[in-house]
Formats: sequence, C-alpha cells, structure tokens
Amino acid sequence: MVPLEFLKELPKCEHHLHIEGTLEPELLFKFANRNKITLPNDFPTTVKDLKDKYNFNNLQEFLDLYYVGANVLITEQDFYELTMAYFKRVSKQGLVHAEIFYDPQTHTSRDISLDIVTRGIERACKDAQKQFGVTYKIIMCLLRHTDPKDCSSLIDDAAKYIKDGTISGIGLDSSEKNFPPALFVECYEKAIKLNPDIKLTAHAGEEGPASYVSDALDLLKVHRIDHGVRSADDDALLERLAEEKIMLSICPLSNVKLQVVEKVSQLPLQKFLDYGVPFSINSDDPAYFGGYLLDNYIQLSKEYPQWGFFTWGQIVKNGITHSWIDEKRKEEL
Ligand code: ES4
Ligand code: ZN
Repeated sequence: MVPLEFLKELPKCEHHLHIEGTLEPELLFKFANRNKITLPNDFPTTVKDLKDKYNFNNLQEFLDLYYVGANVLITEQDFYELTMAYFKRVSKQGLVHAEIFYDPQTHTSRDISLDIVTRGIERACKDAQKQFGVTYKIIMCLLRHTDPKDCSSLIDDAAKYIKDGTISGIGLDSSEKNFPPALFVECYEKAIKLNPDIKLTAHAGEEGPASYVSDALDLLKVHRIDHGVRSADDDALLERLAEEKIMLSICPLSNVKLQVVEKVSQLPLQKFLDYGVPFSINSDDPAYFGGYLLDNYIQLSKEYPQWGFFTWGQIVKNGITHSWIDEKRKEEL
C-alpha cells in the first residue's frame, strides 16, 4: 500500500463534484437560519441527527434529501460561501484543478435566478484560483427527471454563459433509471450550436445499464462519462472507451454509500486498467458520502493494495490529460 503522504502530494484533479453536494450540515443550518427558511417538519434539527440520516439504499433516497438541503441556498453569497468552503478544504488535500457541476434547475424552480447562482459560484472559483493556486471549470448540469423542454429552456437562459465560456461544459444528472440519454439530444445539440467548443459529459451507468453509456456517446456526443461503472458489463464497450480515450469519472465512496457496490474493492477498476480505459477519482457529493477527494484516494489505496507508485501515477496522469484545460496548464501539473 502506498503511503498517505504520497497520495496527499499527488496533483489531483476532480471532475465529478456537485457543488450542492458539498453542503455540510453546519453550513446548511447556518444558511437556513440566515435566510429564515423553514425546513420540512420531519427534517432533523441538529447536525448529528442530520448526519444520522445519511444512510441511503439507492440514488433516489439520497437525491430526495439532497434537494431538500439545497432549499437553504438563496443568495449569491450563499453560493459563494458554499463553493469557497469546498476549495478551502480540498486545496489542503492536494487538489490542483476542479471541474464543478451545478444544478441551476434546483434553484430556478425556487425563483433563485440563474445569474445569482452562477455568479456566486464563479466568484468563489476566481477567488480560489487566486488564494489557493487551483484552476477550475464550471459544468452546468441538466436534471434528467425534469421535462426535457425545461432543460432546453435552461440552455437558452444560459446562452450568454455558454458563449462566453463561463460555463465550460454541459452535464446530465439526477435520477438515471428510466431517463435515458435519448431524451436530451436536442439540449446537447443546442449547446453545441451556441458554442462549438463546449465540452459535454453525462452521468451514465451509475444505476442505469451499459447501453446508457453507449447512448450518451452516440446520441449526446459526450467527451466523458460520469460514473460509467456499469460499462464493465460490456467488453465491446470497454474496448471502445479505451480506443476513443473516453474518461470515466469514478466516485468510489459515492458508489458504496448509494449501494452501487458493497465495497470499493468490488468496483471494476482493475478491469478498466487492464482494458486501458482511463478514469479519474472523485468525490461526487462529499458532504453526504463520508469523504472528500483525498478520502476517496485513501480508501482505494486500502482496498487496492496491489497498486504501487506507477499505477497511482498513471491514474493521476490520466486525470490531468483528460481535464478540460489547455496544454500549458497540463504541463504545469
Ligand atoms: C448525484 Cl451521485 C449523483 N448521481 C446523479 N445525480 C446527482 N446529483 C447529485 N449527485
Ligand atoms: Zn454525480
């Protein structure tokens, strides 16, 4: 097993991080009080009681709590503080670059404007770049459980940010089963028309089948797949991912918390390495899943003791290579 200090020092890139999923209970209650938000009657009232609720049987059970939690986010300052708290914590863990997801529809559905949300997150990213020397990209996710027409309207509303590069990428998240990539073809096409350089990704093969991964590639033309663990069910797909160098953004602690697998050691990561499928290691919704970026690395190092310095170096290098940053920054890292 490689030493903790080695894992800490590795120049880590995060590609799968929902900023709303970094809302720690302490911050949640702080914002609820500050914004005079009444939480549902059955919502826990202490940090401990809330943390005790973080036992999920599946993705949907988690999402149900995650969307209620997000209701306390109201002002630009809330989004700023939320994002800054993430960078402050993870820059101490050896983070060098983060590609951050946000879910505008979770907020616009409560009449919080896209501008408030986007500006708060972006301002924190810029300050984090100055304070901690990290780089960042912002990825706007479409909620796949909502009407694809609403997702399409969101792309229209975000046109200025897509054109000027404030939003570097488009993603697709929320409940996966029964919401296949095919529903969102027009949304993705619209984003490409607005900015031909836009980067594309989608959650696929977390709870959904391997065919959702192929569909995301074929229909949505994504450059990356979020999760994608179910790709391991299809050897031809694995060969394709390796051939086309499609990176999977893997979230080990998330997969255990949401019972995608029982233990991190059951993830098909050795198979991905053997096939040459690139993947990165990520924290997904760290406030809910029991660990931030380095904690995910540490758990893997415990459960894959056969991985030495070379393998870890290769994994981290893949993360840098497939980050949506320019060649100059890749050289620096
Ligand atoms: C998510 Cl783990 C996960 N999967 C799908 N959508 C999400 N949104 C926030 N976390
Ligand atoms: Zn996710």
